[in-house]
Amino acid sequence: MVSPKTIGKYKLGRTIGEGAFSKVKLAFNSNNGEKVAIKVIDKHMVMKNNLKHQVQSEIRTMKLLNHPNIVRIHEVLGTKTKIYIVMEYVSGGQLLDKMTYANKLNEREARKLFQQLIDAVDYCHNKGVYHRDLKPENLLLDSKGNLKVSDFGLSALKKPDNVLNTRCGSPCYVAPELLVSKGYDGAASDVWSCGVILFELLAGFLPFDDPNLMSLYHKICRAEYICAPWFSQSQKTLIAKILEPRPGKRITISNIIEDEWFQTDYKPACAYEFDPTVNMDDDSAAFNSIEQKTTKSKISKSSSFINAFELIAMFQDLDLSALFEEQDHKKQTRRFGSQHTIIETIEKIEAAATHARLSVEKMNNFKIKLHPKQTMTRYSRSYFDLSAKVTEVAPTHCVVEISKSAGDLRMYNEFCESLSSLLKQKSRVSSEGEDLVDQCDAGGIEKQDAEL
Ligand code: ISQ
Repeated sequence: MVSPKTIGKYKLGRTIGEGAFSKVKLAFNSNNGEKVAIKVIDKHMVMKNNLKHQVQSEIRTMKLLNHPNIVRIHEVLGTKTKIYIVMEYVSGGQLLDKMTYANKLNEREARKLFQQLIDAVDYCHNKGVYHRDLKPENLLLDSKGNLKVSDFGLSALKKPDNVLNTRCGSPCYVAPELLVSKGYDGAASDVWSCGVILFELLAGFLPFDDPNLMSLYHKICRAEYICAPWFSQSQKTLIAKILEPRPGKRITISNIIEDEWFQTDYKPACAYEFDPTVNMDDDSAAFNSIEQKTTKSKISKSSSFINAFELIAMFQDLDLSALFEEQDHKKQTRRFGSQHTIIETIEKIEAAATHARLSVEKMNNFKIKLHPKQTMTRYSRSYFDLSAKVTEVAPTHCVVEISKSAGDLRMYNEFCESLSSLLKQKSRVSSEGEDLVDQCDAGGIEKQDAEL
């Protein structure tokens, strides 16, 4: 008998899902017998399609998502050729199977699933994450019949021609603006897909369907659909607001949540997000409950801060650059803890840059690129790639990641050491950073202390 393939502590079983560059396998944790779902991604395909950075950043994003209606990632493992994303196993199958079996759902059931879908989408949109491929195949049901969205944030793993890659070989769930132009608003297009799903849950058939692809495009672009005779007025009104072809005029997630029909029997996810007894799949209850209880007692619920687990995730198994070590051996990253506000932290980075004779280019509120000052020729610039990323953990706690993928190691070390020293100092930075340069020179450098 052939023994099952093993990845770390996981024994791989049968395939339970398939995507463009990936397969999902059922697996067993040999330490505790727990079932998990493992997405196996072919690294060569990712590299060949230039998706390395996108996949890295999307996996990082996915790991930060912690919502009862989103499939949770446990850990990420890598071998030379494969990336393994270990996720909670959701035992109730795809919503699609339920739809096939039941045809249409009763109003209560359809509304509950739609509310859970909107909660998950709202949570992700608030974190700047868009799904871009919402359809019943990506909607799973746990053992209690609650909805879990899979693949949130993994848009890189979808084929570029994915618009045509749906179950009926047509763009049934895709927003019109995606069919006609390249640029689109991720939030509005996810809203459209939720509308198609709501229609299908209530009707048992799709709003837009046509064997002829051109006719189908026309129907979608003009939002030509016919409601089922059993649709109530309030259902029709909400669906019409969602299936609005002009993305700018389409209802937003917040307005959907305020809708009267939506509000009926609505239990927002946040009300039970930290209750370990509710809405968890049997197989992953222990994992989630420990995490969620601890999160509740210690961490602010504000969505602008990452929680302790999210932070641990960043440093533990989530050194995603290691997954690509072969191709990325030149990149160096150092991390520092900062017990300052994000603004003060950025000021300290700027001061350290001044000290190391680097000029600062702010990419956004938390990402900074640094370039050598004197030798700012086009040539030297392109060969010096140093960036600083600041993550706010709490009002006066940040994590700074300094990455160098090219350039002079001496300059990088000088900058890191200035920064390490400045981050240890309590005083506020002057806007020019001169005070800090002086303090830094006077105080000397104590290596590593602030480094994580
Ligand atoms: C989790 N459980 C079962 C099936 C799955 C498919 C895709 C992603 C996660 C999953």
